[in-house]
Amino acid sequence: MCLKAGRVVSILILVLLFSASTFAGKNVRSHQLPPNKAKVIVTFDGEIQPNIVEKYGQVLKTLKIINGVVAVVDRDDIEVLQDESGIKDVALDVEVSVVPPPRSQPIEYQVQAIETLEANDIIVGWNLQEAGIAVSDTPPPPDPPTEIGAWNTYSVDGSGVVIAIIDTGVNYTLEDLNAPNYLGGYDFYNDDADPLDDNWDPPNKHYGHGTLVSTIALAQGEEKIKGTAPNASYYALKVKGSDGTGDVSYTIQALNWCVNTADPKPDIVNMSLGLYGTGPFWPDIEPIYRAAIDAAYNAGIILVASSGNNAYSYSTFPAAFNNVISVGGHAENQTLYAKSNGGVDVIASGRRVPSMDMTGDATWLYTGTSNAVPHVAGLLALQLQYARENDIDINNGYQWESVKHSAIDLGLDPVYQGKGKARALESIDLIASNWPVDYNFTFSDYAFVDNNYPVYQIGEDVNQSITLTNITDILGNTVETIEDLNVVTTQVYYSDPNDQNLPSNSVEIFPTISLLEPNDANSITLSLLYTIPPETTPGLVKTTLELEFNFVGNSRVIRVSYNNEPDSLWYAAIPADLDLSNTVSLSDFSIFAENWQQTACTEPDWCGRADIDRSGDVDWLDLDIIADNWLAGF
Ligand SMILES: [Ca+2]
Ligand SMILES: [Ca+2]
Ligand SMILES: [Ca+2]
Ligand SMILES: [Ca+2]
Repeated sequence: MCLKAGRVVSILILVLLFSASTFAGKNVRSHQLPPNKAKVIVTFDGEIQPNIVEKYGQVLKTLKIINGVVAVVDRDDIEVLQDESGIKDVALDVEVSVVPPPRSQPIEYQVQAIETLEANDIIVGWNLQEAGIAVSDTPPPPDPPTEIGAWNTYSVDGSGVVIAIIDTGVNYTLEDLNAPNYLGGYDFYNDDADPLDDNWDPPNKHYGHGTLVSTIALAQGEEKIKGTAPNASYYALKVKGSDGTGDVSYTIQALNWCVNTADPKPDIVNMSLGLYGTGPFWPDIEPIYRAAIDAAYNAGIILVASSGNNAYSYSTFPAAFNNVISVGGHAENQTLYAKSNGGVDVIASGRRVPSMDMTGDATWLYTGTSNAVPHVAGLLALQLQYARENDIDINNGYQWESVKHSAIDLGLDPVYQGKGKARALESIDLIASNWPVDYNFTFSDYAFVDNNYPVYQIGEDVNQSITLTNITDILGNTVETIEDLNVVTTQVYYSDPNDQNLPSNSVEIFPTISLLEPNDANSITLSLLYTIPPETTPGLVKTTLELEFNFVGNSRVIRVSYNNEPDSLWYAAIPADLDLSNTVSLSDFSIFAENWQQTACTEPDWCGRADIDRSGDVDWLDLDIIADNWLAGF
């Protein structure tokens, strides 16, 4: 009887707590609420109006990314709330889990390889060799390492790139995961500023999920193990508790943090988590979750998530959203990891992958698509670093396509392998080769040539053609013709290498595809005609070409900017300034006089530049031009 009384008291306290409508710490978990309460995500048609929701309960969080709030309301009031004017959607929050990764002891060849390492050597797993990143010292049989990976070929390690790990937190105190590469983060599960991983429950296969994932993406290799991008910076965003579960609203909060709070904003988001879009709750929460994903993607972030581990033909969400790369897993022997879900873009090592648990133990191997995702996150970091350091302006759509189009076809079912095995080395090869089109600039009808640069006169026209050649298939993975690339816009900007001659506004030369002239299935020539504005400062000028492509069968627009020197350089000159001294003076007259009455003047010399009107002879008409400009005070 005593026990029973105690229970009644504790239930009473619980009821009192909730009837007071306060939720200490605002970290309420949806499954902990009493049956008459519900945790909901509410979005608004216009501006966020918490007061509408507060009529029915308590607002916990405001989420700018979805123009909404997270709240606890009376379950009976949900339909009334939905009908309030200004309310767009109301969805029940739902709990999502990370899948505990089975772990196994290293198989014999790996034990041998690890044992032959010196005590201070760092593990570079077979998985990094598979991903085209580095030669491994624990290679999978039967092939010995025969190649150099992206780290050495392109001198990249993820420097300057920021990855957000949305997971169970990270043990950022470990030597291979600590500051300065660790930039901080947030614990949305407990609503505090410390995202330390607490997902430790070996009997239930929890070994620190977020720490395992982070290790594969970015472990620094200072003490035990190297990840894919060992010098990338990262945020730990904890959205799951010690048992690996947490509400979808925490993931949306983490995405909101990435877009609206983080400084610097992350470049890449790793989500080794997911849920199936099958329950009765899904139609309500799907558009809200998708809005958060789309907002992050449209903010320029590239998102990567796991396909899931049930051998289904489709991926879990968020991987299944259009704007998230879905990654499945392959095994050591180039077969599919048997439980990997389909509906993927690419696959990466997902079976028996070396990693480090949250206690710092790096002697086990882990299985599941959660482990495949961080290979792609790290690959994207290496790629982005290469682009930035080589002044190549790429966006997240371009990164996505280049990863898919450089993947190696393993000959597996396309539903389960996507485009194949993701490869860092080949994906950077693509970027380095101007993929998806090569190009060359040709100038014509210039005044003369100086130091190999065509010289055009300020106030007159620049004539230029740019031939684009389809190189989408350089790795044999694609068959698009140049028309399929579907150039959406073409823009040209002018600036000199020191940014001194830039016209006051960027100049868009080709706003539509209608001015393109296809040569054949694989090349297009753009003819450019552009008047140099009179206010242009004389000097060397650079043409930058920006192209957007829209791949057929894929609505993703990719944008590439070309500005290779020296073939895009030309010179803007004051008319009649024959010696390019930036004034018209007696020395120009003397060049003119030396060439007086020459005939058969042709490009590029135009009779020592003296045939100023390019008429074929040096005569009084040319003298008029030089005199006019001299008198005009140039
Ligand atoms: Ca360190
Ligand atoms: Ca997707
Ligand atoms: Ca001069
Ligand atoms: Ca002439």
